[in-house]
Amino acid sequence: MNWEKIVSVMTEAVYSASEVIKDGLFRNGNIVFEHKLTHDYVTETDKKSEEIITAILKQAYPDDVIIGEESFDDEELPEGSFWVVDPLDGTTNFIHGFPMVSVTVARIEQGAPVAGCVYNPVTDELFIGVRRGGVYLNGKQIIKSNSVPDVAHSLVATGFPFRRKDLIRPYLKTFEEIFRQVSDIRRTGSAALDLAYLAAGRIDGFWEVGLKPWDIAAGILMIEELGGVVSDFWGSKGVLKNGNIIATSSQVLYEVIYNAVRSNLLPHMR
Ligand code: 2AM
Ligand code: CA
Repeated sequence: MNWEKIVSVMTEAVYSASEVIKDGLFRNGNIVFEHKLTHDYVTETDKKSEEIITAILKQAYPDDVIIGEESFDDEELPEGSFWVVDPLDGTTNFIHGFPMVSVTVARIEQGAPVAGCVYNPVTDELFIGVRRGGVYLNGKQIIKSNSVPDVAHSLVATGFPFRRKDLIRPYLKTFEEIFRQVSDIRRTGSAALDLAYLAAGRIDGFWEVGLKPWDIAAGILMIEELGGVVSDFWGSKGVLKNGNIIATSSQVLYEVIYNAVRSNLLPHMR
């Protein structure tokens, strides 16, 4: 693979798409949205952003399969190599004018991400990673710190189970068990950004139920590339498919989140 080409195409795609996101976010008008599922929304901006990204990827890689959140309607991911695109991660934030959103693109090969980027158009921060090629924030390499933060000083992020509100009680028990042991917990509303922040050392851990491959592929690549720990709720590698993710920068914090998930949430998952 020509990694330089992949990086420059992904960068062009997310930069171009982010123009429509900034237009929408700072327009100060009502954003028109539709319900995809209960509590799951899509706007014209999601669709426009996806068209822009898909056109740029298609022009550079005409034969490749591209899976965009707003156009993919299969249950199963394909085999082999393909791209995943979340044209606007944090649509609920976007609709409310809450400026915490991102655009993300990743390349998957044989079931694992090999390159990915997450762009925050509000702060103009581009996180980009390539397997065995390092992770960069606005062109500057992110170097993993050797010091492991104490669990008690760690900052953890999560997402609420908005699609599975039936899980709120076991989720809150999990939350409580983790909250008692760490410094504090954040909920930003953009999982792609949470994972990029974890790679960059801004947070130390993350967990969420039922995410989609386009939300997490780029972040997983960056975290693994920097030596972090990523698994699903069963401690195995099915996370891209099942979307139940635990990710941390250290093994000790991983154990804390994994144990809390296993004892509280797992018995209620189907
Ligand atoms: P999306 O905006 O691309 O749909 C955070 O919980 C993650 O869940 C986000 O990455 C977001 O991705 C997705 N999500 C979908 N609907 C949501 C909702 N109602 N509230 C919060 N997050 C939602
Ligand atoms: Ca989205």
